Amino acid sequence: MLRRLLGIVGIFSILTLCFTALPAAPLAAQADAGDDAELALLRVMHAIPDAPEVDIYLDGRLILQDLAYFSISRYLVVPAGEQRIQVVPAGLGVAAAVIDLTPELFAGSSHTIGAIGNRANAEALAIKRPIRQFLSDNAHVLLVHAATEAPTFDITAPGYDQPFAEDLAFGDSVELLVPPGVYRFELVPPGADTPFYTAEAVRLEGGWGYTLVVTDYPGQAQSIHVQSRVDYVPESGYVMTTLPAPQGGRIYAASLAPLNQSVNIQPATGYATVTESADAVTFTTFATGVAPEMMHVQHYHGFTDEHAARCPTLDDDLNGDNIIDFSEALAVAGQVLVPLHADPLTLEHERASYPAANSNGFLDYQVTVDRDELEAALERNYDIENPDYATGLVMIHGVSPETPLPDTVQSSADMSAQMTLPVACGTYQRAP
Ligand SMILES: [Cu+2]
Repeated sequence: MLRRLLGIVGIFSILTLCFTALPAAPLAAQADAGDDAELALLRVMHAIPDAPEVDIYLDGRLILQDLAYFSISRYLVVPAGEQRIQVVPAGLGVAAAVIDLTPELFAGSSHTIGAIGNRANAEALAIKRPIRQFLSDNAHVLLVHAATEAPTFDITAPGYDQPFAEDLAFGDSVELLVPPGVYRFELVPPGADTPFYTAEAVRLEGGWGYTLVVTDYPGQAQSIHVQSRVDYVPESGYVMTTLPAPQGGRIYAASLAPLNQSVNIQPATGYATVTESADAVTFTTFATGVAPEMMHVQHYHGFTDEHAARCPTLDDDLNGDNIIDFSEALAVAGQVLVPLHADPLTLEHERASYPAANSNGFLDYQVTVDRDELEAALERNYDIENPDYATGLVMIHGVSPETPLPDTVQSSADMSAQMTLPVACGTYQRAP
């Protein structure tokens, strides 16, 4: 065991030294996220074929278990800033960490952090991309060269005159927009005609996001392989997973699906969580495709009795204007219980401190409140004892103030119909 561990310490100390950011080539000029964003997306890739399964810790907390070669985790929502990431041979506990990095995770960005190469010569890869809606009729492909056995290549496909990308060396990554279709990608040495590798057919859908990684394929007739993963699906957004619950706590997660797509700029999708620990409750929301550069009203909704809230559908459009307005939504989602702004303990709906989306249409929010105070407020105002978040949901509201809406669209109190129009909704489920 000692020998095995020393071997890992060997590679991973190299990995620590080589840790550098290799930004993917930008698709076009993209505004930097930022503004008030506080959250980032993180996923981890294990692409060292001769290294063991690993566990990943974030700031001392186990976030991913038994990551084997070859795997890419789903995305996790994590706080932005410098975050300590430790890699441990599976099951040994954080004290046995063999890699200890403190990369900066940027607010409003998604980060892919991977280990590539082999035990004798490992390298780290860090790919940063803005969090945004994957708009376009094309497929969004992140292509990574992580195969020690493969030379520098161009990537082509039969029937295409121009390569999709050229001169990709080991450790390089590039973002591509590819028309939807079925592809058998070919890897060709630059300037040559004959591919040295032809991948299995892969179907790429328009508006979806994929990561394709050229990896080693040990023990097989072909020494390399092109691995593909779906990162992003138009109706549900980024492919996400939830951080484990804190010790003794509970976590509820909701995937947000678009509402009122016909009047919003883009379909809005996202992910939201409620984390309950012994003395605190943390709410997070994360959405893309919401109207940029404006504040979005958002709430935890539910009923004051046992009955469970659900997200509205067009069947709940009672006045037949083809729009699910605020009051139609409340009929099935329940009333506003907790406003998700800067001071939720007030339980007051009308505040100027709801989160604003950045210029990419990305919204994030995180707030932690005292659990006893929140429960006391819910009991005082709504007679709710022991709130069960699994019976409630999260809803994000707001389209651009210029959006034309018919007079039949109902709003709340003094807010405009544009401001309260529901754009995304998800019911909370208790995460395992
Ligand atoms: Cu609401």
